[in-house]
Amino acid sequence: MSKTIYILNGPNLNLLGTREPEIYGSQTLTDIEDMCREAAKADGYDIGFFQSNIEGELVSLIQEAGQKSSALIINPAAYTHTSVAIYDAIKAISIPCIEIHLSQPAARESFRRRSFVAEASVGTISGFGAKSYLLGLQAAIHLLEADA
Ligand code: CA2
Repeated sequence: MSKTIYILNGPNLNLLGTREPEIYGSQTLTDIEDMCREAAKADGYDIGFFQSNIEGELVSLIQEAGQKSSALIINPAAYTHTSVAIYDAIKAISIPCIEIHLSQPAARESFRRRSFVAEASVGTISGFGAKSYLLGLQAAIHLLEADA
């Protein structure tokens, strides 16, 4: 089994820590990446950490995750609520997917209540700010170790 876990981030998450800290917190995406890398390393895993504002690039990264990693953690950002392409890409890989969000979409605007990605994921972690990433990582490792 590959000891690599992919963590993918969708549109606008490159702006983290610069705007709307009341919703998304004050940590940058690089801070979150460093935190995840350190936590994964403690459990003997490597991280592939990527962000894209482009739907098709995320589809390609999901396909790559299916080839190169054992689990996928994804914060699809706004594509959560719109993207059949991302849903199809996740369904086409045979590794488990965990959906994560910084905020709690269900407590926000009604258009955020629909998640296409949830329908292709083992589970969803949302509302814990940057901690959602660490909880997602724990969930992924738990799944992989339970399977081993
Ligand atoms: O809470 C989350 O993690 C979201 O995936 C964030 C998305 C939103 O569309 C989802 O409904 C929930 C938005 C990401 C925008 O990121 C920004 C970061 C800093 C400043 C502005 C936007």
